Amino acid sequence: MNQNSFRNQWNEQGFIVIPQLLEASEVRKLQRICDRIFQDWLQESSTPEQAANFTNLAFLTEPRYFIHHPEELPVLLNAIANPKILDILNQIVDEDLLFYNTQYFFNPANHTRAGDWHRDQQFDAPDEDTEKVRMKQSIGIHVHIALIPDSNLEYIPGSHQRWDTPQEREIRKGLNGKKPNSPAMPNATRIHLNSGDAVFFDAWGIHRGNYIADVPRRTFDIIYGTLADWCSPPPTCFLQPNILQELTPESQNLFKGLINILSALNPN
Ligand SMILES: O=C(O)CCC(=O)C(=O)O
Repeated sequence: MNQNSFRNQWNEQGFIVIPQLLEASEVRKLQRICDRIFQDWLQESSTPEQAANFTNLAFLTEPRYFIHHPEELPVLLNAIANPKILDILNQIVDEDLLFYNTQYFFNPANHTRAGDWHRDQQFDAPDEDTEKVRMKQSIGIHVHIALIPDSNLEYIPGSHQRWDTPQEREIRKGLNGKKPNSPAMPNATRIHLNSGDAVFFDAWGIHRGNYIADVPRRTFDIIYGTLADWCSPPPTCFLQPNILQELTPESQNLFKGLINILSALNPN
């Protein structure tokens, strides 16, 4: 697909599916690392049974997960700076993006439910005007990479470019007896990924996940964006000295921007 078609599709829909972003061997390598971190995360939880019913874990690049597996952090960071991903990001937006965070989506142990419809910029926003300002002034992009087939993400095409319709707003905000996880959201589009496929989606558009206990899910999510003070704090692995040394040139370039910002914020 050429640059214009990616850009057009992004502008019109707010999401792009990339079949076979990763080869089978890359998928296996990434899943081995993510599953190992998932198990460590469950074990460190004070309530592992509840944790196993969450929908995802975040901050997979935190240094504590690599104390006994130091060789895996560069592999994960290089996967986040995969040149194919960075090339597509460059094609769809003009701004330089930073790496923000990672998530790993898994099927809950036994609590099946539909997720709530949301725009990511609504979290902790005091009011809708703040949501709108965030939507205008910053960029947030998720890249979901399915490590096994995944049909759990739903997106409202075009909602990243505009505010809610009255019907969408009622559902998203749970107004007038509507539930935020209602199946009646108009124009909901389900995204189907095979192992190794990826979907890039605008975090400011309306979307939700579905969390089904009986259907295995293993999807690695990387979040890229412009600097915003209301987003989660940056991964602390970048506070370690010499973190860049073992990375590819593409990774060094991507993470240098973040490290410069962190150094300015933490001069000591
Ligand atoms: O894929 C999913 O389960 C939903 C992802 C999502 O809502 C998010 O990361 O904001």
